[in-house]
Amino acid sequence: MAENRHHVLGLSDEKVLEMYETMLLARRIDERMWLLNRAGKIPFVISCQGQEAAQVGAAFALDKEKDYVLPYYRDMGVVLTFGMSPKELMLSGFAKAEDPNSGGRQMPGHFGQKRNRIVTGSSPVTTQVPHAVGVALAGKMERKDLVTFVTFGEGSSNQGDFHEGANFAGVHKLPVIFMCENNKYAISVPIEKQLGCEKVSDRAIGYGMPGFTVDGNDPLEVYKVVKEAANRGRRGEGPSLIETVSYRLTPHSSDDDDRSYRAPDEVAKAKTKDPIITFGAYLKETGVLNDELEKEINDRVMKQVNEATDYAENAPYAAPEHALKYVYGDK
Ligand SMILES: Cc1ncc(C[n+]2csc(CCOP(=O)(O)OP(=O)(O)O)c2C)c(N)n1
Ligand SMILES: [Mg+2]
Repeated sequence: MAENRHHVLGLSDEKVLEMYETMLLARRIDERMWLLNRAGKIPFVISCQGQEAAQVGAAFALDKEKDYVLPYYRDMGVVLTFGMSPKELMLSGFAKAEDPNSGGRQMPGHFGQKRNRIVTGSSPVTTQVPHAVGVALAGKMERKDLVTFVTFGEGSSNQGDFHEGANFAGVHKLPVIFMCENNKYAISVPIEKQLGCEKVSDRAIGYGMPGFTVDGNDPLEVYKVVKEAANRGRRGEGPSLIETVSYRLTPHSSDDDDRSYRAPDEVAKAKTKDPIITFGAYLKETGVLNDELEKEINDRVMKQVNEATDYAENAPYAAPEHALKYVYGDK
């Protein structure tokens, strides 16, 4: 019998189940956030749906004790893997004082948590890219064993920040993993109207680094390519550019109506490749998952989602004076 793909990659059955559970947790938190938004309880949602495999596959390939992640707004799968809890994510959704990302001051999706090596980002897309390059430069100067992992959308790969950051990392051979989560749209603009080249990864050669395009619906393929990139980075061989191809299964955000720019059939077709379904099917085919275990995992996930929702909904808001903190000096 042929060896299972995850065993070939050195991943145990327990590890791939953990990956699946993390993907499912991200999906269920996201779904709950949409319900809360439509019920008028939380102001805004920007989804990870459709990108969980890329996010979780990549984050599992990194070292949580050493590496820094600079995620973008859809990366719930990355931050959950690095240790942010469902409760903390819900506190951010409800904009409560205890939200570790910003104390409820930022929109959801502006992830940042020092304890878990999640570097805070800003609202202009792609600003996290030069930050990741800077952290990698500092790590190299201090001779630390670390890589930085930065994500962004394919639309964002057209911003100057990406090109400046990638070139600097290429010149100085910095341990940066640039991962573009290509979900085929930048709000209403389809991929065909975004890139002059065929693939985002075609740009790697211009910056002296290897480039790869992989199936973003397959967490194992993403794990493999990110693991290899991390190993190259640790060996001093410089940066890598990885493009994960998937599809944005929701509108851009809770404030967008995607029916105005894409056909419902297109979305329905993409849903047949939903990574939660396809990875679940792989785990069943290989005998790692069965219906009973699937139910047990789903129940455990839903318990966490319910507890996080109740906790965050009942948590206090910050005092109004808090709005003045971190804006002006205290002197
Ligand atoms: C510099 C800048 N320009 C425009 C925006 C508004 N904006 C927010 S998300 C977004 C689309 C980004 O698309 P992409 O990079 O493909 O990421 P996706 O949302 O598809 O994951 C835009 C234009 C912004 N936040 N920052
Ligand atoms: Mg996009």
